[in-house]
Amino acid sequence: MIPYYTIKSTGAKIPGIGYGTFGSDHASAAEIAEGVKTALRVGYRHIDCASVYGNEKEVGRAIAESGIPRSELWITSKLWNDKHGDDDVIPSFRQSLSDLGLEYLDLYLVHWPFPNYHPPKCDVTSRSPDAKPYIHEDFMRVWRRLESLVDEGLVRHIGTSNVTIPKLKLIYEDARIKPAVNEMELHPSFQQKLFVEYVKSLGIVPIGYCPLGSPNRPERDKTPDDVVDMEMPVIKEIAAKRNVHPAEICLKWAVANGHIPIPFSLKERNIISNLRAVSEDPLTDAEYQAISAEDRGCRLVKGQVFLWEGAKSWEDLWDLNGSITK
Ligand code: SBI
Repeated sequence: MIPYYTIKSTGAKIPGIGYGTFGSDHASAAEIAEGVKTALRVGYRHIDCASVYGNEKEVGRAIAESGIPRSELWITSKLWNDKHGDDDVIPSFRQSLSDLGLEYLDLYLVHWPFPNYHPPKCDVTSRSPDAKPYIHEDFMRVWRRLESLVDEGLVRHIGTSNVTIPKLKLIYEDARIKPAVNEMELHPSFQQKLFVEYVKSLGIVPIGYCPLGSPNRPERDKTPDDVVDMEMPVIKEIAAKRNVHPAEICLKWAVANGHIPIPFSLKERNIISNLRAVSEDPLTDAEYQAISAEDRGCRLVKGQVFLWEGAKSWEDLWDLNGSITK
């Protein structure tokens, strides 16, 4: 019943919903591991991990204890920003692989397209003197190492995350092994339509983070103008008509939009209803169109903490004028 997408280059099937494991400041590694156990027990087969989430050991134990055959699982991890150095990429990957207790990953992503480090819980106004804008040559050095992991059979697919159309264009042109997926922020109030179309036109599968509008995202990522997706009238009306929670409508919209949502929840009830939402009772075309017409261009994860000295605003991270900030 869960939708699956086929990866163009390998024919592999990726489950059309993933369980997100970023607990932010709110959930401990042990709690996330419980969430993973519940998710696997109720039918999820795709877990979205990252070294920076600080819980891969616990998540790995939960995966092992599930007893589910490895071939039925899709496990993603990501390289964090402070591990882009020539001698850091492979060891960091190996650490994730060993923490997760696996022999290969289905997908390894470059979490952000620059090496910009920030201390945990730092203020949004802080700027690291070492932070840089995107430098394509540097990114490709990282990418070459990811390609070598595919060559060695340690990773089945590689992908991008938090890039933009101009960045992806350059990466796609120069990659020997093309990105199989692109992870990006996607929810009803932030639809990135042109970008999603571009990603799909390259045969890349879009994965959408913050699919429910991420009400528990870190405080530093909140601003007063942010739209709350689950309170958008169009979402509430469709939810009321169908007698379901607005979260389910956000997830059904993701399915209708052709991208993979990776919702996070710790409550069994919500973990199950999120899975059901993508597995049954799809939106009608009219409902999908009604939501698609309500894009608010509201980016939630602005990434201010990754800005370099001299950058004007967080918008510089996202190439809003259509070209790359040099
Ligand atoms: C972190 F653990 C630290 C910073 C940070 O910034 C942006 C949002 C993010 C991320 O990159 N992926 C997430 O799930 N959250 C994050 C995570």
